[in-house]
Amino acid sequence: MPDRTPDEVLRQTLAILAPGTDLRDGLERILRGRTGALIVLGFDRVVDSLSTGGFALDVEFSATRLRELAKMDGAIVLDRDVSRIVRAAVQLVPDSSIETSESGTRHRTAERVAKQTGFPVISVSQSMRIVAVYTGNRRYVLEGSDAILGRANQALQTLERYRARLDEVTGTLSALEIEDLVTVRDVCSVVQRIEMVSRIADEISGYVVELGVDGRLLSLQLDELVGGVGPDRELVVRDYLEASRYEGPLEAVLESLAGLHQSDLVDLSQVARVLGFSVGGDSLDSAVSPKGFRLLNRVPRLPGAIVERLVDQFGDLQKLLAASIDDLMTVDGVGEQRARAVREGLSRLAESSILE
Ligand code: 3AT
Ligand code: 3AT
Ligand code: MN
Repeated sequence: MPDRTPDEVLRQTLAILAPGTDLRDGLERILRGRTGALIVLGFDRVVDSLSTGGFALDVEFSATRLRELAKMDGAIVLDRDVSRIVRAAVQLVPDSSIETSESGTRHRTAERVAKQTGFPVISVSQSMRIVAVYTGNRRYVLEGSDAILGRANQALQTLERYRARLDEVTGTLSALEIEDLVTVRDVCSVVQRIEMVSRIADEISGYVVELGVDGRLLSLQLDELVGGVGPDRELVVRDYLEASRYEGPLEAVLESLAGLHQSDLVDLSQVARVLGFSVGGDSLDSAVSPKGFRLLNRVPRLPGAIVERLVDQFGDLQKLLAASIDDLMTVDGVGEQRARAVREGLSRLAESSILE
């Protein structure tokens, strides 16, 4: 399975196995029945070549069938989208030179088959009563929803604090932008806080995937707490990229930000460095001016294409704030009504973000 990072592969596999799915139901039945299982999630020539014995089935997948077949020795092979049971009671003979850190023939086989075929492999341990998933080089032990929810709720509390702090620094940035008093430090604080919120939100979406039907409430809470953060990340960066000495595509900056190590993210000068600002001395206190993308996006009912043209024509936020209705109407696609909307929208933003 190319083009997907190990994280993505694991996450997709956890979605297939999440509470509420037939596969999870089948695994729970196997656990309750106190038998074990070895299940390959995919069938191709490689899997075929590792299989001996057993029998071909090719029947529709169901949780009860999985549980019955697991009573026999050997492995069960499903197709990739878990819609059919392809084989049962198969003995798998993977390449024995593939490293495995497991003990026990079932778990050693699971790890090797996952590495050799690229398909996820599930082992249900009869002796330890746990379900483990092997994807590539990873082993992930499934947990009950209660345990996951406990961690998810802790993360949610952290997210709530981070979000409150983000809203604070964002409000400050808006006020400073209106007054043209922004420093590199203010920009970096917002970018830093957006990144922190995104990271914890990403962790929580992992829990949402893993929880399946048990994660519905969590998913709603998450959506509410991260609303609007995604677009802001790009808008802030675009507002200041020209002011910094960064040369290169926007995507590359966003990627470097996402790649910043946790210990560097807390350091504003590291964030400044990624954004292309010069660092050292008191450079964090140097003045910068925004293009105006972020504030224009807060003007209601203003299409993205018009925002682009406005910034293009006026050059920066201060000039936009100084523009008259007539000035604004010189922009392609801006009639009198829209010009008024922009004027009023910006004035309202200016009034509501007066510095304390
Ligand atoms: P029983 O009649 O149930 O004892 P079986 O042929 O059904 O034998 P199982 O598949 O139930 O065998 O395996 C039972 C145990 O035998 C599991 C494992 O600890 C051991 N075993 C099976 N194959 C191997 C092997 N290739 N190498 C080491 N141990 C093996
Ligand atoms: P438990 O934690 O005891 O479930 P284990 O790793 O100790 O797993 P065992 O050697 O006890 O594994 O074997 C248990 C069963 O696992 C026996 C057989 O049904 C299945 N199994 C083990 N190796 C293979 C294999 N190579 N192919 C298919 N099934 C296997
Ligand atoms: Mn055993």
